[in-house]
Amino acid sequence: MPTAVCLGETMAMLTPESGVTLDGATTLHVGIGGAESNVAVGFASMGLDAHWVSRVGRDGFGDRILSELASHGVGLSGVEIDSSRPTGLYVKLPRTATAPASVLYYRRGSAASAMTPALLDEPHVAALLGKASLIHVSGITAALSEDSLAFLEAVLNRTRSESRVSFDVNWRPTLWEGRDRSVLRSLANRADIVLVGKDEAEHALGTGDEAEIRALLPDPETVIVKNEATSAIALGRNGERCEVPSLTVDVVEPVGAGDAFAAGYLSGVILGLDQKASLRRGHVAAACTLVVPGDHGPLPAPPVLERILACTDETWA
Ligand code: KDG
Repeated sequence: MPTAVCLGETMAMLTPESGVTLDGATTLHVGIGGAESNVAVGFASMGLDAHWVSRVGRDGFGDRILSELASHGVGLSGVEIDSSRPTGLYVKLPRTATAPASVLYYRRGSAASAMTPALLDEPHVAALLGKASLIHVSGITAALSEDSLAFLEAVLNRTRSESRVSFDVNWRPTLWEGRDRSVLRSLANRADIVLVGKDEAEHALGTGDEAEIRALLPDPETVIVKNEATSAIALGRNGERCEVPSLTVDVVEPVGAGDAFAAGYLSGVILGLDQKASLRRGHVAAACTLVVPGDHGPLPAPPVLERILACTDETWA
């Protein structure tokens, strides 16, 4: 079973009741949220040996994150527990009649923002990275702190020749206010596989045009450009292009769908599938998450999944 290791911050997620603003809320639902651990959960659900490497505080929120990820079958031997810094928090504010959905972060100085390159030398982490077929990181880590940027650079530098590295740009506008976003382009160019939404690329790279994106990212073996509701396109280094339409579903909540897509697509790549089959897996995983309120939607049973993936181009989407 191939090993996949995802590195990045996961926070406790607090959400008021639907339609209630924070000032009027009397109860908050507690969950967890983290792009890279979402991908790890997706990998585990697809039968891979999935691990998450990070840091959490020695507090109830950190415990909650660990127990929830463990319940999804994600390996946690590479997680450090910090007694002096808290687990990061984020508040997910649902759309109301007068305001769009938004998030508030309480993650400055969090345990995960203190990830440094030294974490990669911890024996459990080094062992995981040493056996990984795929190492997955995202642009969120670059914006957390100078330490975590150095950590991300160290991941991208050390692993290039040893395992495939995937980098999801994961543009988070709030995190980049007052920061130099051009670092995202140089980080992405050090990965083997880059995933980016057209809308994210406009902010992070200055263009949403697929040819221009590929020209700005010449080094990765594959760049996946996601055109949210319509399709995903795999652009190879030598001009190869494969576009697969998205599945049409009634969206309940979009959060986590990008991570589910990444898990589906990347699991296909690790298993040696071609671009079309891998993109289809990404779309199925994303669709399963779009139709549920949380960050993870259960995949169809394996025989059903196989039948969906085996559709002809005419019957797909
Ligand atoms: O992709 C889902 C994530 O956005 C969410 O779980 C929180 O990782 C998160 C972030 O930093 O925004």
